[in-house]
Amino acid sequence: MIPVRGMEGARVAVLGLGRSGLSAARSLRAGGAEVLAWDDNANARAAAEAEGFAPVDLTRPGALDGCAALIVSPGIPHLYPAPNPVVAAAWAAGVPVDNDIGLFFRSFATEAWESFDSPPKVIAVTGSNGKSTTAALIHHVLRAAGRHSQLAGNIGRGVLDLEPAGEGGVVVLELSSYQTELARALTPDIAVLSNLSPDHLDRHGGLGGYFAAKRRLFAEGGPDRAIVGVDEHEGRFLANQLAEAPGDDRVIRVSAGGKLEGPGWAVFARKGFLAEWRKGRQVGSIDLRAVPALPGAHNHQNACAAYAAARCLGIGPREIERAFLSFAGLPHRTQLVAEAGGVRFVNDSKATNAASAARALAAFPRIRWICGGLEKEGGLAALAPYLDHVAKAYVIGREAAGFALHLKDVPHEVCGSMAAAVARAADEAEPGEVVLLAPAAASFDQYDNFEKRGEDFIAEVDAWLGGLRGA
Ligand code: UMA
Ligand code: ADP
Repeated sequence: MIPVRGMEGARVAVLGLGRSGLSAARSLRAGGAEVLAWDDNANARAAAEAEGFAPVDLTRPGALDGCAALIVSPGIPHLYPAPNPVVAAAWAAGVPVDNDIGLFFRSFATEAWESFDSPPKVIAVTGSNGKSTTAALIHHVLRAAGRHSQLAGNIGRGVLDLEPAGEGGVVVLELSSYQTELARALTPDIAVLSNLSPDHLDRHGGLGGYFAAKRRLFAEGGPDRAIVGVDEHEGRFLANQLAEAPGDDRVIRVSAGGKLEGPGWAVFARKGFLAEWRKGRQVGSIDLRAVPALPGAHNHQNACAAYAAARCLGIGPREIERAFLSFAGLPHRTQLVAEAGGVRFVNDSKATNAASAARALAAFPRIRWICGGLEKEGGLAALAPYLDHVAKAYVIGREAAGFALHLKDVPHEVCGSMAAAVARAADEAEPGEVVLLAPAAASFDQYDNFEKRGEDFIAEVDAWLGGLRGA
């Protein structure tokens, strides 16, 4: 755990007591602060109480009196679509609003660093899609290269749960727009923006607000190196803003869309090959087609970003290539779960929006596509270029019939449940095809989260294959 610095004796309110809130409360207490902990949910309050945090109702008038800060969990909308009442009270009372990420950056460096030959580094990864894969891949490459690396953030571990870094240690953080928007300190050594596509629009008041939240990672102090995906206008704009000149190699441009020209530092993937260019010539390359856990152009984009981050820390191309080959991938992201009779079963339950599902569709040429669920903003337009990869769609979700209307002339069948969809898709699949779960929708209409949906897919695939063996 990282004790919070600079808050000794201060009274600090913590709103939201989930993974990030509870770890913030613990770290504040360890740093000598008095914690006023609150969660609107009674079970979360009880869990905090069991750890010795007496709940203080922050929704009551005057509850924030004398507080030095209000720490807010990322899942709590603070401004849009409507201000949270406790956060609004903090604004009115002039109490600074922050989050666990801000506390982390102000507390990470310690006196012990004075005796280190190589100070610890923080690599922070944001973007609309590919954050978890990229962050986990960087972490894996660093560890394979013998570096001490820790991974936390949106990937599921509160950042204040990390251990204080030792000599040469690296922390890899996956940061969502919810997290970058509120943090009052945001000073990674290396910052990565993978890509940008519409998501969480209600929470940020539109695409501009969403991009602005992510851009804060590059603005609040400025990283030593900025790794920027330039396959969208926003990335090109950001890279341009950060660079002093075309050859400024504090900015590394990344693309999975084609060759990047120019005198600067660039890493791009083309036709399955990663290439690193610096000062107008190629200095490294990797055949990504041989890397089993990173199929498809979207994963090649992640590979380029991870490669660039590792290169910034002095790791060589061959060492990175070896590490890529031993990467196991993450569950629920183009995860190969079974293969039978020439048919592959791939779980991409994390494809909760059209942009990420489109990438999964692009990765395979002939697909039995299980899709549907709770529709997201932005619609399904992003899928259009890849619908000719779909042999047939099998639609799940409580509103499956409504979702199916978006599929227009794509052959499809309304299945409703995962069990029905897997059985139909597996029955009809031909050798060489992929049965792919890539819902292009959130899971909450039928499941607690995307992990549960992916686990259900795997269980149904197992059941179907078991039935096949039994027959
Ligand atoms: N709560 C209130 N009042 C409200 C709303 C929520 O008190 O109005 C309370 C809830 O009762 C709950 C707590 O706040 O007890 C939940 O806080 P949270 O939703 O921020 O969840 P945490 O468990 O703290 O998890 C958060 C991230 N969650 C979100 O951003 C929604 C986790 O990302 C992250 O892994 C974790 O911190 C550790 O850093 C998850 C996520 O879904 C994976 N992220 C989104 C995404 O990837 O799309 C952004
Ligand atoms: P995030 O953490 O940003 O949600 P993940 O690595 O968990 O990203 O992947 C989320 C979803 O997006 C998965 O369906 C995955 O297959 C897909 N995906 C992964 N990388 C990319 C990318 N670079 N561009 C678009 N989609 C991607």
